[in-house]
Amino acid sequence: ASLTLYHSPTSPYVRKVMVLLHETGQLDAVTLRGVQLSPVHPSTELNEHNPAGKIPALVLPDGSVLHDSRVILDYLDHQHQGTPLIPREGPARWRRLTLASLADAMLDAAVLTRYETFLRPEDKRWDDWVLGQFSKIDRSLEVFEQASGELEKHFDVAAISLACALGYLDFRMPDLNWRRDCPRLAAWYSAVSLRPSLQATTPTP
Ligand code: GSH
Repeated sequence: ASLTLYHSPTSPYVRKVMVLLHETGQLDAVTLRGVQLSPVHPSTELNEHNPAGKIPALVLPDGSVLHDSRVILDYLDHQHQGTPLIPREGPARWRRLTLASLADAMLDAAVLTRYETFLRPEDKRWDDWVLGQFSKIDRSLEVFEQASGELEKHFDVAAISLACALGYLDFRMPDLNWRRDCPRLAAWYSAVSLRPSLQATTPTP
């Protein structure tokens, strides 16, 4: 394989890349390089490729490096012949990218909360800050519940990002019980969860 992907099986951002590789038949193009990291346990090898110290990062054959997940998705979507998973033009492009961005924002809030509640020493935690992150998640879920009809059109960048974000909520915040207030989103998610790309990339503790 000519591309190297810095990878962890539990990273939801890496999962977005893996799902796109599955969906577009490009798994064979990528060699996975496993790393375990957090802001307090960085990987010096990764930092040389991505100064932000985050995964995913994708090393191209010429040695140049792409990050973050959004840029990698865009690049890989230009390397296959099927229907683009990121619409190339028109209103659909901006709408789907904005939905994907909202899914990423919801995921960012969940990951920051995880770091705050799991990594940070207990006496240094800040409850209001965590509550602020949960509010972002709640507002985003509400929008996706309203937009659930739009999601069904195509399993594209918006759907991939949202499925990975919801998968992360189930993985790290099982008590959130987001399905209670989002029945239509829950139905969409349970249907798309059967896709081989999501089945093959489900995180396990
Ligand atoms: N915006 C980035 C993307 O979309 O790729 C976020 C990537 C990210 O936060 N990855 C986490 C990470 O590498 C793993 S889930 N964290 C290490 C750190 O923040 O130092």
